Amino acid sequence: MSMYPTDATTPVCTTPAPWTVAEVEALFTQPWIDVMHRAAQVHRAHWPTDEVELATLLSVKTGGCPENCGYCPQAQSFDTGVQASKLMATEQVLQAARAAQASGATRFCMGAAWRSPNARDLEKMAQTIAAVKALGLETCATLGMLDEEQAQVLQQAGLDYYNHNLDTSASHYTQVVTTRCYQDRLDTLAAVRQAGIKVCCGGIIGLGEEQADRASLIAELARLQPESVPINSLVPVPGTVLARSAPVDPLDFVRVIAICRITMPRARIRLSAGRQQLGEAVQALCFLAGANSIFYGDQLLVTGNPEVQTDQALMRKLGLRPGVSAPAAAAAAPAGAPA
Ligand code: SAM
Ligand code: DTB
Ligand code: SF4
Repeated sequence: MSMYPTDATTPVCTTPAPWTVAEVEALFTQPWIDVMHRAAQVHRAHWPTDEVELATLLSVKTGGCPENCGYCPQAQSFDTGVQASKLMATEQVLQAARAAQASGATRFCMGAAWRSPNARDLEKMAQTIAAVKALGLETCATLGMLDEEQAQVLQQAGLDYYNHNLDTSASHYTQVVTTRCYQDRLDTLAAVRQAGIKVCCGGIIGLGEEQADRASLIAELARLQPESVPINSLVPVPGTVLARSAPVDPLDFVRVIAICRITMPRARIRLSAGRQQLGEAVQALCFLAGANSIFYGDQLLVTGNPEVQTDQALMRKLGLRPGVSAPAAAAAAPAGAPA
């Protein structure tokens, strides 16, 4: 592992050295309390700790997806009771975006159950993204695989972020999805970066993965340096392959959040799917561990999310406020650097 400069004459290295899987794994074996303490320090060094970003999701094209992601209620091969629908008209999306903005959301994320958008749908999405952006919201979309040309169309339309998750480790991925591979995900993420769109990339905890898979996922995420990192706890949906997965230990989930904060000091770490199962106390620990964003609104894509009033009450109780500060500039020896 490369060292950071120790004296004033050495040029300051601002790019943290990448985390190895072994270094991330070590954070899984250290005492929970110590990892929490370190994560809270990293959080404090880079962000206002009372701030939470509010991002609202809308499923703009639901169900009937040809991919077979084992966790997903929208895969057409699973009988989950989700009704497939066509792509929403721009005006319908705008109604939801205005309502989200009125409730206090600052980012609006549009999800479509596609393997990859076709040319006509991409053009429609570009129009919708431009219209949402014109409301003064940050825009995010998650539409499946993109090549660089498609990413450029979205960037030109005003897309701020593209969400495309790695979900788990490369080796466990083959147990979860067979209609595409990990490299497809990495290729889309590279196309998104190349087009100048900010990267939103995270994963799911609870897919039957081992601790080593969690460490490998986090090391890969830290290498990609996404601006936003959504961490989902599996929402088990009857009819999906993974509906009967063992539930995630809540304190293990909190540790994952802490390790994401330590390894990605300048990323927005978002508590994503599964907050209904976490409850207030575990969410509070997640905020202490460095989470600083939530999906906000009564629905995720097709499953439920805590009600807006419930989230507002929790934020009041914890002294959190909505906000969109940029992270502090990297310190000469970043608090998040490997020890
Ligand atoms: N089709 C696009 C794709 O897969 O990239 C975008 C939509 S997809 C629903 C976005 C993400 O939602 C997935 O990558 C996964 O991380 C998350 N997700 C889907 N179903 C979930 C579930 N049941 N529990 C937790 N997260 C889930
Ligand atoms: C992400 O990481 N989680 C969100 C968003 N990105 C698109 C989706 C969660 C979906 C949960 C199950 C559902 O409602 O479909
Ligand atoms: Fe389709 Fe995305 Fe669901 Fe996979 S996660 S089945 S790609 S909507």
